[in-house]
Amino acid sequence: DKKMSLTVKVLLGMSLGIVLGLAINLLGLADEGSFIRVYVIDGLFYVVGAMFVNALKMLVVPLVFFSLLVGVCGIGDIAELGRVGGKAFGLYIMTTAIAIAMAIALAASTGIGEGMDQETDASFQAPEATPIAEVFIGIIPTNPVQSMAAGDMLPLIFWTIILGICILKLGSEGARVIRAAEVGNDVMMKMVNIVMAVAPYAVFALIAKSMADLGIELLLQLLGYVAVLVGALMLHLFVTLMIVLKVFSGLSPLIFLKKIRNVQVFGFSTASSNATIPVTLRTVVDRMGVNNSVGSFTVPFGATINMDGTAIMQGVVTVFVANVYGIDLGLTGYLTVILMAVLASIGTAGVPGVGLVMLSMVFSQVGLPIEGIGLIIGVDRLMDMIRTAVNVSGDAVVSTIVAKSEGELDLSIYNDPQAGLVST
Ligand code: DAS
Repeated sequence: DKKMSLTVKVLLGMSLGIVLGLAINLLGLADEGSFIRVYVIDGLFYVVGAMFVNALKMLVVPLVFFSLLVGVCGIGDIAELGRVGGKAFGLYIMTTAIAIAMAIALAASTGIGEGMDQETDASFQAPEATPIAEVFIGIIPTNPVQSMAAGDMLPLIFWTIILGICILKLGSEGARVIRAAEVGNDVMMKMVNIVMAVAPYAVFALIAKSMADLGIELLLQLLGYVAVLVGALMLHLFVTLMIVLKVFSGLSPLIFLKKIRNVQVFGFSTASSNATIPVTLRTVVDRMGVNNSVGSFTVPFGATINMDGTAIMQGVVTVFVANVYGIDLGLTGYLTVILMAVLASIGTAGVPGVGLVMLSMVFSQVGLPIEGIGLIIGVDRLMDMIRTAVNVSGDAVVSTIVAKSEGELDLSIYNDPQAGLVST
């Protein structure tokens, strides 16, 4: 019997969440103090959603540790490891730079924000972001256990790669450790399945709450900004990234877009690339045929340094705020924005809201008023959900391209529509 696959259930959960959440919002049933607000939105939906995001995060560190350790030992030679890393880094930076350049061009051509008066809640104080130099220094952990405890991805990836290389140098002595890592990886994949079993209901709760909380009137006020941002995100996802996939791997974009849907729904509902790592990793390995030795590195790596959607938001907001305040950034100003946005995306983890933190770095660099960010905060949760779905799609595109270029992609799996479909 063809039980409904998890993917279909999750999509159903998302659709119901959107419909119910918007209905609650439009009917004004979620007003402060109402039963629905207190017990349903901020009660049941909030608790179920937050517990699920915690469960996803609970998986990330051990899953990345074991799968990357198995991956590094599986790759075998250091040269290939260097090639995989180099290709992934290059592609991640390239796609992010293309994304923000396209976003700035699109936003500048629409002239959004011109003629808008700039009453903002100047109370917006951007939290401090990590200076770039610190980010690169921070890649080497002073205490690997502390990095694991804190869930810092880059030091965790660095440490695990070094550990894997040293295990390889043990030769036959290392075989037992590698076996243990493989068992650990299998255990973690079983744990992912358990968490995924509740996904349809949790995605429903997460999205119903986000939609019920959505400031629809604010969305309408900022329609120009939202339309250009969503347009740029969709253009990047369905055109730019698909052209990059086709050109660099020759693989079918249509098959990719069908198989990547689940990852996008998780990225959308959690607004966290990091929390989506377990889904992105399992999808590229089980459904796209990417060898775990490549995916276990490129997926967590991408969740941290690759944020095309975020860069697009930064490009659009920069143009929007510059127009609102009547500031002419000039070509050098925009080139600085592109450089800063790409650099900022390298150092920040894929968790909700980091796009705004990075934005304050970009603004201070080009002399734009930080409080201008206050103009778009009200709709940022929904924008974050959409741009995270683009971020995780970019992670999967690059993982697929790198695997294909290394001969580490099983085409029979990629071309099999049923591959990796789990029905729970
Ligand atoms: N939510 C971030 C992510 O997980 C993106 C952002 O905040 O812009 O990728």
